[in-house]
Amino acid sequence: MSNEAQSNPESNGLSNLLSEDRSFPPSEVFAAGANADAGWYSRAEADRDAFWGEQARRLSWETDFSRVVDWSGAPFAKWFVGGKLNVAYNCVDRHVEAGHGDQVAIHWVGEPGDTRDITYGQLKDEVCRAANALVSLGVGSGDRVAIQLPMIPEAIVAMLACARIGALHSVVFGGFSPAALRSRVDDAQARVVITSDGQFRRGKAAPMKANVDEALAGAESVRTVVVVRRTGDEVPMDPARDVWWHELVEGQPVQHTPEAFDAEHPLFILYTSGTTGKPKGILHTSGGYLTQVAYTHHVVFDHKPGQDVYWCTADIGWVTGHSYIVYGPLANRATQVVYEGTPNTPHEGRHWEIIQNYKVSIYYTAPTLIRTFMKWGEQIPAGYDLSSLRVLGSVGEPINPEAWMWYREHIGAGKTPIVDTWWQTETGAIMISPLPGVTATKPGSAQKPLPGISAKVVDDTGTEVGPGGGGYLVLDKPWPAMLRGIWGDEQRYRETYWSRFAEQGYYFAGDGAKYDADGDIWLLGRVDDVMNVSGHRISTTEVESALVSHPTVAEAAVVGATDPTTGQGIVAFVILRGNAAETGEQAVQELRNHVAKEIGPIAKPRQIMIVPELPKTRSGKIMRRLLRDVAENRQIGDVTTLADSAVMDLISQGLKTGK
Ligand code: 6R9
Repeated sequence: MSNEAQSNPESNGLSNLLSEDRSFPPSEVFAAGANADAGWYSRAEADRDAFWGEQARRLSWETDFSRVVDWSGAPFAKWFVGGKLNVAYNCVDRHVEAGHGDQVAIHWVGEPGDTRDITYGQLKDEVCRAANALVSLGVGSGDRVAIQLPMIPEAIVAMLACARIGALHSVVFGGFSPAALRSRVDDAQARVVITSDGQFRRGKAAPMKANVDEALAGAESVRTVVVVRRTGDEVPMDPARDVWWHELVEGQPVQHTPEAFDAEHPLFILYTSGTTGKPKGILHTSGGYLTQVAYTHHVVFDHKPGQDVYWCTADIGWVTGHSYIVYGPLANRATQVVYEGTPNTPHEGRHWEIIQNYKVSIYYTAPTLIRTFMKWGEQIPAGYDLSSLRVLGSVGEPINPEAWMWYREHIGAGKTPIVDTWWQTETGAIMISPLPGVTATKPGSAQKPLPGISAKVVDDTGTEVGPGGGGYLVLDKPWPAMLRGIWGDEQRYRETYWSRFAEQGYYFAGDGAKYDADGDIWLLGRVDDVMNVSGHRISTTEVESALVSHPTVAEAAVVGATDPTTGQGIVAFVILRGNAAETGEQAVQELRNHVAKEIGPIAKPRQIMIVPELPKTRSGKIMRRLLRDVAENRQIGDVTTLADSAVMDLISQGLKTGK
């Protein structure tokens, strides 16, 4: 079987989600060696409990579980009832005990160019020392520890040390403001905060401890702040509260006996933004979470311990960093790259250079970064040897077919399978994704729920739609890594996720989706981003996809703005590529016509604004709410979660001066 596209390559630049019909079957060689095969779907379907029981055997249990799932307290699940395990033991010690102590766990690459290789044996010692250090601070099972650290090995060590002693970590992204950190510390009543003096971003040392000091002024729950030395910059230390990581941890013994905790013992809280202003503390527990992250990391990335070099480019502050840098890969004895910095420091080929140097074979990143790479140009990756790559992953937002094809052609040499993985902070682990070596992949589709997972696309009444139909994505059966609630707010948990389809008992994901004729699932973006124009449902993603299929467009964001005639009108914000010949009104007309041609006249944007930048959160999601404010001529709302709060000024000024 060939690896080549099943369609006319001339259409590549013009495709969009609605008309996409290319499909790439796996190569026979890949399929023959793949970790999963098509039989997994039917096996899981035939006996879901037996299937998950089998997946749980990937882990080492100190006490066996007596029942796979107890859903009688829905929507609060209990998985692997009666089982006991230690999560950190599963991620570290057992690999050392099995004779892999010398295998590199982490190839760490600092932004300024410093590197550290950490073996599983060394990681075990570090985690034990840190666990003993936390115990010496009085941290015990069930306590909360907030962690705000850059992408340095101590971040991973700190998380595992918490897990080892049964304390919950609450990791707060390094770029979050003092106010954001404070609200999370208060909500979880964290007892200890672990941070660093500073962090390297874009070639400069930026302060971190200073932000933490500002955040914690008067925070009553916090007894101790542990400070990792990273940048070496001078920081004020409060002798009553602050302690250096190296002084606290280095003297600790490397012996620490892991205690086995109940499968449902809480593992971590991770805050995520919801529809209201207050972030939700998503709660995850131990046995089910670790089972599903290990299982999915194994089958979705076809990971082979001892052979692959894996790299997930996420930050530890997001769920992708939790599940696919810390828990999944380490449970599976991966050797992985952890990179501290930004992709264009000191040059735009940094990622490709790292892949070349470490022979990375599995690379997992986000569409927004892929589109940035496209903007920088394909000549940059072409200058490096990327032949070690054998699986490419995407996560975080729908990937438009053009970015998917670019990823495949320019990073994957036209043959590397791409897994587009749909999941959420709430789901804990990957839910919908192709399986490499099994699935014939389609550019822009996450395709099928994984074996053991059940998802449906339903209409307003909760009835499943047929092939070709669109609606809401729901999860109709419990899954091991599902959230166990919102920290301290049971009512909000029930309302946010379980009230929309209460009658059916479905989890409402908040995403729009459709089936294609083959029954494959295409994610269409958040339902709050689905526009209704003259009674037609149009996804912002579909219009964006059509826009970026135009050769002059680098990036696009689309919002539905209130319109007196049509209900909503489509407003697009577009960044042109540097080489675009047409600008201004000419470009706008051309693009409006292009969208009309690609999707249909109903999708023609009412307005297109050419802008220099788009407002993004620090995890790379476009903040459409702010663009909607611009589109509807409103005062621009809260910009505190933007990665760069100056972007909105830039956009407003550009619009005034017509640039
Ligand atoms: C893992 C993560 C979750 C939301 C989710 C959806 C979007 C994530 C996607 C995707 C289409 C994919 N999303 N992966 N949409 N295709 N492969 O990103 O978690 O930060 O909680 O975001 O992201 O809208 O509902 P989180």
